[in-house]
Amino acid sequence: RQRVFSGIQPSGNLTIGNYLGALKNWVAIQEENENFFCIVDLHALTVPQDPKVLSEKIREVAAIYLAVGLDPAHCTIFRQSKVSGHAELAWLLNCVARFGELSRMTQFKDKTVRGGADSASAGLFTYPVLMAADILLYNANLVPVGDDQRQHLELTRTLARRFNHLYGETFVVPEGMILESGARVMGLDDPTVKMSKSSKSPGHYVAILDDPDVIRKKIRRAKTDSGTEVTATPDKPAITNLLDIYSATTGRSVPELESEYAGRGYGDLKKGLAEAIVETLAPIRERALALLDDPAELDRLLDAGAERAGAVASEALGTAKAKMGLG
Ligand code: AQP
Repeated sequence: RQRVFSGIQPSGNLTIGNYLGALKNWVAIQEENENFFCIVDLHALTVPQDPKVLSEKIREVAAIYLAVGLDPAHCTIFRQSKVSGHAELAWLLNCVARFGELSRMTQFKDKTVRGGADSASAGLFTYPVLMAADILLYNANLVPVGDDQRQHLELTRTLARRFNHLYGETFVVPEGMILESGARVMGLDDPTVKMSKSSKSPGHYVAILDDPDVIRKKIRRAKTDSGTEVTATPDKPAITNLLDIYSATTGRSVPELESEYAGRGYGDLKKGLAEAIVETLAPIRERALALLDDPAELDRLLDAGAERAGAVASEALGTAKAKMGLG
């Protein structure tokens, strides 16, 4: 049995990228492991959030966790901000991490491309250190994430090793678990960028809670490439992305889908893909909306999760502090 940790930021509408790259995988492995699935609300503060919207999104993420099939009997589901050890260990690790290595994180560079790094929050810069704290606080061995988190995970491993070297064996050095299929879903309007829930363009993503007709419309309008053949080739990044999403959603291989749509054109591909997505997401949406009708019950579940997580976290934090001379 492995100790698993992962999380999602309540920083917008969760997308099919979050589902295929992360959530689907969490559900698949939950029974054989001990799992901590966190709603990483402190991470969401690294970019501006409307407080009212943020508090709604936190419950929405909790409802989606349950609606996709995470079972509280196997998983501790909780909010990061309710377990103070995350912020505390992040500070300790901030004093172990180096300015240079954080400067090399590509997500920080990507997220500051437009506004510039000078006006970004310091929290955005140290985001990967908070992520390392999340994982190390539970001594997790396994971290199921999408491909975009590969570099942050590597930094987590570096910080764990460095801490152990400086202060003596303390943290488990975690392994990433990145799926072959669905690990990198690209934007529907631009297949050169990762699909992100914080995108301002509504045609960029399919949200897990999108209505079926909205899903059909978004897929119909998705960008395509020149030509007509349905093939996953480097000169067809948009069609490749649609085929990848189709494959990850249905479990059918890309070559199988290519031969099914051979000679049929992009329109047919989009129709088939839209129905496959609707079939997957519609029942999740229904369950999530039903859960959101009872916010008090969701809050109870999150509080119980925070209590369980807090007990594990305070032990690891105490050990780390003592090793650093703060016992
Ligand atoms: N496009 C994607 N394809 C595959 N996996 C993805 N993930 C995110 N986008 C894709 C995976 O979802 C998990 C949660 O991510 P997060 O919310 O913590 O942050 P993120 O990776 O920055 O996700 P977003 O959607 O792009 O959020 P914003 O726009 O708020 O920054 C991770 O496991 C991630 O790999």
